Amino acid sequence: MSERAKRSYDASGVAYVAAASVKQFPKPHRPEVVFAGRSNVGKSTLVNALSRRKSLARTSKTPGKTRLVFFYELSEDYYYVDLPGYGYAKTSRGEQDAFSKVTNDYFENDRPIAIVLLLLDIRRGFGKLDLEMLDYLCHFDIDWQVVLTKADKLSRQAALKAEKDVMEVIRDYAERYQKTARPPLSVSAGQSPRDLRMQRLEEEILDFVEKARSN
Ligand SMILES: Nc1nc2c(ncn2[C@@H]2O[C@H](COP(=O)(O)OP(=O)(O)OP(=O)(O)O)[C@@H](O)[C@H]2O)c(=O)[nH]1
Ligand SMILES: [Mg+2]
Repeated sequence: MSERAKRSYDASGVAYVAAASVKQFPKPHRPEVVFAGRSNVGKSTLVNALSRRKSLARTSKTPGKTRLVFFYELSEDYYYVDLPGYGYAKTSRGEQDAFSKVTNDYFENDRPIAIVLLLLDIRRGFGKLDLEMLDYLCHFDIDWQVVLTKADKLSRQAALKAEKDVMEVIRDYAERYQKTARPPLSVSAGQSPRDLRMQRLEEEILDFVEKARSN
């Protein structure tokens, strides 16, 4: 029997592939919008918000919920790829588990990545592993956009300060790797999809998909 993962369908009819290993990844035939970040930062929640579905991607209060790579086929034009979070060591082996094997496999298999959304909890900003991820993306010339999640947990003033601090790091990386410094976008999961910030994120995603399709 082939190990290639079969497509499944969620309750609302969206097709998806849940891959435990590289053999189960779908054929790389459309641009991929990737959701990456620490465990519990809100990747699956953002997938649901952007796709206007409450429970397409499974979310949880317990870190480490997403252990597989999920490819959601929300459009014929792209996949949303929900990665397992990093920085959550299920075993006592600690940091060697920080990025799961299937996450490494994803990045090492020359996928047609349109954009990596690097999610950071607005209350924490960049951590060591986020910076490692950023170095990796810059080194391999993969486009990325920082998204600050859980903006509803901070006052407007504190959120602005957090955005400013994060922007300093982004500027530093952009300079070092001669990239465009894109400001972070902050979102809250509870926001309506019509929220302006969510709309901006959506537009930006579509721009990157378009760019990837025309390459
Ligand atoms: N207040 C608030 N809570 C959020 C927001 N986004 C996510 N959460 C909560 O954070 C928790 C983790 O969310 P998930 O979407 O499962 O996080 P994840 O990044 O997919 O986690 P892993 O799959 O473990 O990597 C859940 O309890 C969510 O309800 C947000 O914008 N605001
Ligand atoms: Mg998840």
